[in-house]
Amino acid sequence: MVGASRGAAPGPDGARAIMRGLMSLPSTASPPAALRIDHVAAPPAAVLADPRTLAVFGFGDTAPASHPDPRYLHVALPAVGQAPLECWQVEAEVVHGRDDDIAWSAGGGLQFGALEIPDDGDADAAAAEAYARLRRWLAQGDYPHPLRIWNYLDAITDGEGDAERYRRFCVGRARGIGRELAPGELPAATAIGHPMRTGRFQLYWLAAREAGTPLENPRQVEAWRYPRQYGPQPPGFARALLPASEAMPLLLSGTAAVVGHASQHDGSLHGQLQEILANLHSLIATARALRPALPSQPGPQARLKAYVRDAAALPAVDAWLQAQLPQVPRIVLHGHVCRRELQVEIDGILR
Ligand code: 3EB
Repeated sequence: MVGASRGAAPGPDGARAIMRGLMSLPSTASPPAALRIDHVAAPPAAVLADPRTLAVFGFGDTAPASHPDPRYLHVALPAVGQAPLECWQVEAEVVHGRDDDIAWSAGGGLQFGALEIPDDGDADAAAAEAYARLRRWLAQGDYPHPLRIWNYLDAITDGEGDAERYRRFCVGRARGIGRELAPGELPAATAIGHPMRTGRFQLYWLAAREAGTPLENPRQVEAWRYPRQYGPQPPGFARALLPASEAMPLLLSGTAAVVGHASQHDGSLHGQLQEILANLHSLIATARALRPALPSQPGPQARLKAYVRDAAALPAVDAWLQAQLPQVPRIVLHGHVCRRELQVEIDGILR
């Protein structure tokens, strides 16, 4: 605190702070958070050489399985053809490291973090362990607000009824985070199953100094209010999140063909894709009520990622996205959605 608050004369720094306050100048110390996401066909070293690179994701067999730089994360989900790297960049120099098995980087008001927990089949235990670490990590650092979380786990729909691994994951996630996140604090999220066994639960996130605004979709029941038939613990995520900074994109959660709480178009890939597009449009309209500068449709500045259950359907999803949203850069991955009847899910950003 400046000395002035304790009755002493302010020093030069205190005086400058008071002047800034009086003149209502924005502080130059922390410009508003801004995140760029690009799909880049290059080796990881090329994008990691840029000090503004916050994170780089390589997908499937054609990407390196690891890299010494903690900003590189390999996601084992196979892609259509050779997927580009997904690169996150901020407008500041990034610092990075590994602490307590968490790979992290931070800069420009944002933090990336990733961790992996061995998963020998007990999804509840793996998620509880991972989320307990995340909770401790967020509580002790300068970026306490998770805006966006990705969860990748093996065999997501194995097991029957409440023993299904996704439902056990939801139980462990809630236990690990330690308390019911209030609806106003929920991050946007994706939870997807690996089609091949990896033996690990992978969790990564984007966190910020400032909390954002979680958004819900009027076409869908809030996931945290799903009825008991979907498991003992409703999933804790918001349908999208609007970061505090206007320089940030809208962060869209994994979006499937769910209307109300029910899966739609069982057996129809194209029916599900059409429903996903309707869900995305409805979510975008909700966000635009708060931030009218957002575009009404995904365009060249948007980025989308599709997760497709059946490997044979990847080209069809890729072709559908090309036909419907030709301007939007996309990555199409082979991954299992958390309800067996759901063939496809799409997440991304809008700006
Ligand atoms: C759904 O609408 C589809 O458990 O974190 C999408 C995004 C889904 C995130 C999660 C689950 C999650 O219910 C599933």
